Amino acid sequence: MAFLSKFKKCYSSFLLYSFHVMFCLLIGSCGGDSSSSNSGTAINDDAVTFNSPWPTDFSKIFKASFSDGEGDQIALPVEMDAPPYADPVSFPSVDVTNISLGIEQDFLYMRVDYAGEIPLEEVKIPEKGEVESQIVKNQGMNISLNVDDDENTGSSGEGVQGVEIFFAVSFSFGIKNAIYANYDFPNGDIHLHQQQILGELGEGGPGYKYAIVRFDISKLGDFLPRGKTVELGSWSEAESFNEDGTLKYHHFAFDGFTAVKWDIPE
Ligand SMILES: [Ca+2]
Ligand SMILES: [Ca+2]
Repeated sequence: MAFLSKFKKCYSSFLLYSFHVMFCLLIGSCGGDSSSSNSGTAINDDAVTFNSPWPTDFSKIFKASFSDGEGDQIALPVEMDAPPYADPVSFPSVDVTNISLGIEQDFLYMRVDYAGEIPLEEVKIPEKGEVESQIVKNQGMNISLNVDDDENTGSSGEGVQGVEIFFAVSFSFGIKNAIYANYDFPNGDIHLHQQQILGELGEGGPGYKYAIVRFDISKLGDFLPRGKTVELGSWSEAESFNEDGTLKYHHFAFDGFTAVKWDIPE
């Protein structure tokens, strides 16, 4: 019950948060004070390419691993822009099964495993029973961290309060990959991040059931305190559209995550 109460409490902020994540995808840029440039060679990614070579053995890096159930998508309430269906439509690429994290030198490495392949192009959902015809165009997930043990500082996310920073992995199918972190929310509003960095997609992504990304964390300071144990929340979602391009369900598909403690490596 406590969880339910907490979950309900953060509906409003969560809605704003999620909207922001997807809004970033739609407009193709997340604003902020990023000093990074878009040097990716792929399809207009909101991501960067760092000069440092990628590790050859990720098993030495991913020292933290957090599993999530498979086939555990949930139906959010209609007031959260979710479909009014009795059961959620299965969309396996939004169903996170594991999150792995590790730090090596200046980089935070993050691997996300999904129950299904991330689509290479838009996914047409045919009309069937109560499910209406629609097109799924993008999906996004994040990890959100309360790094100062204070739920009253920062902003809020699903199942985690007091978020100072979130790291996001989002895909607009066939159009754009967005790897970024937004942080510093002095007004408690997740929209009003004061700072942002872009990350790099190393492996996986569209066409695969996983993605490995990294972020240069060397300038994050107290927003990612090395050696500290912090609370980590996460969720994953996909958005659907009508044939005419208008938004149908912001939360067409949704997979939540129970917050955990993460010991950030030194
Ligand atoms: Ca899951
Ligand atoms: Ca906080």
